[in-house]
Amino acid sequence: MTEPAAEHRWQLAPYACQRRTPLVHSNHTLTEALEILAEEAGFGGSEGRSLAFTRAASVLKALPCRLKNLEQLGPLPGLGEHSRRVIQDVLEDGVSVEVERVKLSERYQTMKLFTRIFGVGVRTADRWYQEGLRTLEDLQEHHTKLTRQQRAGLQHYDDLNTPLGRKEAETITQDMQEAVQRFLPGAMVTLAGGFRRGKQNGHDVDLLITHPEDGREVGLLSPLVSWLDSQGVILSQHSQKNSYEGPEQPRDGRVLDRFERCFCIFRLEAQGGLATGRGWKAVRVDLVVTPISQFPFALLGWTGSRHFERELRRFAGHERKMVLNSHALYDTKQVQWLGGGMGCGGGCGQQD
Ligand code: 8DG
Ligand code: MN
Ligand code: MN
Repeated sequence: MTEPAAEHRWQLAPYACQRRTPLVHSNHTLTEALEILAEEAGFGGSEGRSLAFTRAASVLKALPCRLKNLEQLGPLPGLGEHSRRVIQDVLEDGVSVEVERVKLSERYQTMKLFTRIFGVGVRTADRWYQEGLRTLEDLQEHHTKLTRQQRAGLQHYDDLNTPLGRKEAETITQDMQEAVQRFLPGAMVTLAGGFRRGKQNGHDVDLLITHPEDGREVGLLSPLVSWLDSQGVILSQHSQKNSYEGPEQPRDGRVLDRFERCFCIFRLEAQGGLATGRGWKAVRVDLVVTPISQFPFALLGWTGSRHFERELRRFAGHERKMVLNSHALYDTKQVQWLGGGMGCGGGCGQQD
């Protein structure tokens, strides 16, 4: 097959948030390989390397058709030497020896097993690995100290690692829409996260709660969660108060956002034959309460993907001298506060 002429090289915008990135694309074998290396680098605490592989995967997701050779890519930003080598290997041999080695390694498999426990991050998983722990049974046998969240995560491990369908997510959204009315008539529940990007499956249900009148949402979460608990809906929950104090906060890069939220595990009753065989299953639900004035930014921030959000914020900072977070957009040049107000929609073509 003839190689494409230089002028037929794909021209891609440098930031992921400027590119159309469909969920279903033509280069899954390549992106899966790169994302395993990104994950592995993250497990080792190498955030920079992890990001490099994620960026490379993101570039391939935006290509209009299947990549046949590296020349088609040209000197794209965000495609480093190592990623190019992996792509080359997969294109030539169907697999990358490096990726296959990672997948089979005890370290990668154990880190994956542990970080899939709700409430367990890379650092905890790494510590357990260093202590010689390898299986979920090991955690129990060694009486490993667990937080309340981690205990619940371990208890419901299989359910929480079974992908959740769109139908289930929509049922929960609808149920929550009805539940919030008991405490705040007119409140609105919006399904965000991967499902809002059009995914058919997800690992949790991300729900934003707001009310058309600014400030009415204050104090809603606590009685709502108590009521859900009294109804037997909540198997575990971890709430955080709103700590947003206004315009200067976005400069604080330590946390994603400061909304009042509740990371929950719900008990979802089976409708029409779920595979658990016991009439219910455990489901992860994130509840986030936002004032309507910040809702557009919260919705944009909680829709993801994580890489899209990261790129959008990088674009805002580097290209526009603005600070974007899930609360507002702040113009550092004009020392001007651009919101939260209702003037900003999230209507871009980004899905993954
Ligand atoms: P999935 O659940 O279908 O697997 O994918 P997802 O919906 O894209 O991932 P997610 O982990 O549920 O995160 C959804 C978005 O929420 C993500 O882009 C980042 C955003 N987000 C915040 N704050 C926080 C936070 O405190 N924790 C988490 N996990 N996500 C947050 O804006
Ligand atoms: Mn999600
Ligand atoms: Mn989530």
